[in-house]
Amino acid sequence: MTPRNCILIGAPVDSGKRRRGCQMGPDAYRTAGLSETLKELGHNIRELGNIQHAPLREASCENEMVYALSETIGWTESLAESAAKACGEGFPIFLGGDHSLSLGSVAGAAAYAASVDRPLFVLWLDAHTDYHTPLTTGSGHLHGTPLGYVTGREGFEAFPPLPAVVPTENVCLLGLRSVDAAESAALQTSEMQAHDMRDIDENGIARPLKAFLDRVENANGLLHVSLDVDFLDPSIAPAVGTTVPGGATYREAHLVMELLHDSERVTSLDLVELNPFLDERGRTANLMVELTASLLGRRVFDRPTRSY
Ligand code: 4U7
Ligand code: MN
Ligand code: MN
Ligand code: MN
Repeated sequence: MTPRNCILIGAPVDSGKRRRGCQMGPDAYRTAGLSETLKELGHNIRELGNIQHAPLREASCENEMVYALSETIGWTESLAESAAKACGEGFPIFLGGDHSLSLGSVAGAAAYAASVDRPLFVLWLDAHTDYHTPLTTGSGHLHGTPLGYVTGREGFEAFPPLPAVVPTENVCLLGLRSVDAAESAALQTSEMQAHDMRDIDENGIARPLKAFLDRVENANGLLHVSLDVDFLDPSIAPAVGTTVPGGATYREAHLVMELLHDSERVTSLDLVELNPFLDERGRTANLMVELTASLLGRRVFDRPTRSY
């Protein structure tokens, strides 16, 4: 296995929704041994500690429901900068933090991809589509908007201008099971490949993922993976504010990570929405670390020598 230069970036973003707790996420991943686990696999690890949001500016939005706009803009600025830099130096892993951190991490990854003249693809592992804009969100929670921002939807005028737009045909979503009417309508008119749990139940999770990975390969693309804890079934991952029943199983989730590893295409990763305040004895944090290990080459057994 080729060792990767992993860059761990703590991003205690908690402004994307009203319920607090994701700010403790980076420390929960450290406590669960993320760095040690990746070292044991033979990777090089650089720890950047926790980053901060950029200085806050006054910002406003027509939709008065929108929560913590200035803070989320500040995070978007600092994360986009960190992501673009880290993508040039190694394999950034963003330890969230709620999903609004991806407004910045994906924008930065897209900027880097444009600078090396390669297309960026995005795999969104989530119960939700996160395709709202500040104008369409009903909850006002900006953790439901990162895909809207990075694909260049209207309504993000208060945010930093996007350095490079991610074309919707480069986005694949897996695990959907909570999509509101406005998002569903917007999704239909986009080119995003959206696979809901019904689709996964019928066809398996490997088939749509392999088809997507083939496209990334053929385009010589970079691939950003955004893993929302609520992609997983709440019975195995209770530590998230937005639990939805019927999520990915333990093996489905590991299989996704194993296929991603084998593709050798993943160039940046978000671990988002972990709320350690809601966890049970660290089991969700531990599972997220295990999944990251699978993505970085840990195998169920040593294939060539062991037999059962
Ligand atoms: B997450 C929601 F209405 N769509 O906009 C909203 F269902 O990052 C949920 O995927 C957003 O957890 C969930 O508030 C954002 C809601
Ligand atoms: Mn979600
Ligand atoms: Mn999400
Ligand atoms: Mn959530």
